[in-house]
Amino acid sequence: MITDDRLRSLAGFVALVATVGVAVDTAMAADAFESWLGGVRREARRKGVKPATLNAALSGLRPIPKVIALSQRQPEFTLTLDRYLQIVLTDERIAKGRERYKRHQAVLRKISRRHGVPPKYIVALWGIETKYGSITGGFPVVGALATLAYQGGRRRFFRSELMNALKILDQGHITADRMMGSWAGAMGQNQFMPSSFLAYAVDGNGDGRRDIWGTLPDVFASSANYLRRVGWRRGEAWGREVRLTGRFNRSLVNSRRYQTVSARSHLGVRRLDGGPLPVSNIKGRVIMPIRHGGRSFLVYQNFRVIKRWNNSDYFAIAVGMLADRIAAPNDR
Ligand SMILES: [Ca+2]
Repeated sequence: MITDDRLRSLAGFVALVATVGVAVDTAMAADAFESWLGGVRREARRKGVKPATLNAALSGLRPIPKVIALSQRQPEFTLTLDRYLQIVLTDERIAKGRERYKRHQAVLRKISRRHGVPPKYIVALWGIETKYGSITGGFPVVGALATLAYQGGRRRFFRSELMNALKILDQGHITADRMMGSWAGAMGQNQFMPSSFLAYAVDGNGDGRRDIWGTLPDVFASSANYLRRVGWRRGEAWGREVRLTGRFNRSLVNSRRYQTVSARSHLGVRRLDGGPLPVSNIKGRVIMPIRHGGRSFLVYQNFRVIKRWNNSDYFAIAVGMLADRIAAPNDR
């Protein structure tokens, strides 16, 4: 028969074994991560990153459990277009966009002239990505990328982004403690991945650093440069919501070809208020995104450019519509 005392000591023993077991597991996991990090360090050194940069960025680094949890989250049920636009195009986001557009007019105009991208799109991207810099993600980028490069489904991709992040630190644009971003490593006020940063970020205020975390001219110039470099067509808009009449050839919906809007192929495409489209040489195509709720859009080639930023019809429509709510459609 087991006495209460013996039961207690047995329970204590079991608990002790469990605790030691967890501690051993944790220590082993820490060792495994540490030795993996040694490989990262060697690779970065071969790529020319300075030891001081690596010490500052990698010392004491540990995987971030919350990053693992977020990366394993199931994709959400696909929203309808209406619901998505309700969530994204709030009155608050529109009002703040107008206010920011006015407040930063001078610098936006300067950057817009240089890159040929209208200010309202620069502000709209900023508003949709991070609510004008207010929600940039609270994760240290190096820690988040190291976590995803160490364990997870896309290790090669995240390891290469981790190398890019270390290069950015090495170039002195930002310090490791200020290099914050989303759980997946999208950085700063316009949520550039490190590879996009290296390819497209520019110094907007001329201080020699590309700071998309805290320097607005750098944020704006980097977004504008990105759009220009992936093919923004100066002087053209993104598109517009339209109404299709019975004369429109429905087989052209979601066709990949852009055709001159005033051509016969666009017969039956009307403005949302039913009026005729303005006569123009611009090329477009009619799309109805998934779960469109009957809404259709005539999109121009800059729509495709916005999708190079984020390959989603919903996203590109939201950016275009927010831009048009921030400033008149003829501001381009
Ligand atoms: Ca700068």
